[in-house]
Amino acid sequence: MLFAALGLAVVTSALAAPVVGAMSSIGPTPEKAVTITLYASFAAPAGWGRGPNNITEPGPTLTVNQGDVVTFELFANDSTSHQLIIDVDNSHSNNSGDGWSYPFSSKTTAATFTYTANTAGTLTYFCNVHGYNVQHGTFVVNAAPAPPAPAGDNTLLIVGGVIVVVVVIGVAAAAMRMRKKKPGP
Ligand SMILES: [Cu+2]
Repeated sequence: MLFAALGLAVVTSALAAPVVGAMSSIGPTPEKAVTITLYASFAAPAGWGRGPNNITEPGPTLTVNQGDVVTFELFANDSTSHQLIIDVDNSHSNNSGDGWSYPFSSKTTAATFTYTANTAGTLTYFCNVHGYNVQHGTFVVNAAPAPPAPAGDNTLLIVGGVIVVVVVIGVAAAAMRMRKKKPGP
């Protein structure tokens, strides 16, 4: 009976372990604050640039990770009005669900716009004032890694099952032995 009790204790702890593991599991990669400086221009050279002297069309490819909180610091290199669209649906037009800044027109004072990169994939960005064809670029949002599977879940269940079988056989064998030892009539 002592062995049976020990076996049950082991099985109980083995079955309880996955629950504890799930409660203490690590969540998705924590969001990270990212700052991206962008200069916009319609006057030649039109496009986007990381700085006032490297504006190109298409503009620079911007890469972040899913979940990042991206703060854009936006400048208008030609001092005319621009508006940044994060083209989440890759439609090359400003639709519901896309990210958007307020229009900005200062060459010297940054207009800030915060975008949380929830949608992974190869997206685009463009200027809503001058259009995709004149001012656009690629916005890559790397997918967050899948959360790790709870390790050892099945192993613990299998081990628990094996222990149950062993205990049952042990108890049965002990019972049979005791019955055989009984003196005959
Ligand atoms: Cu523009």
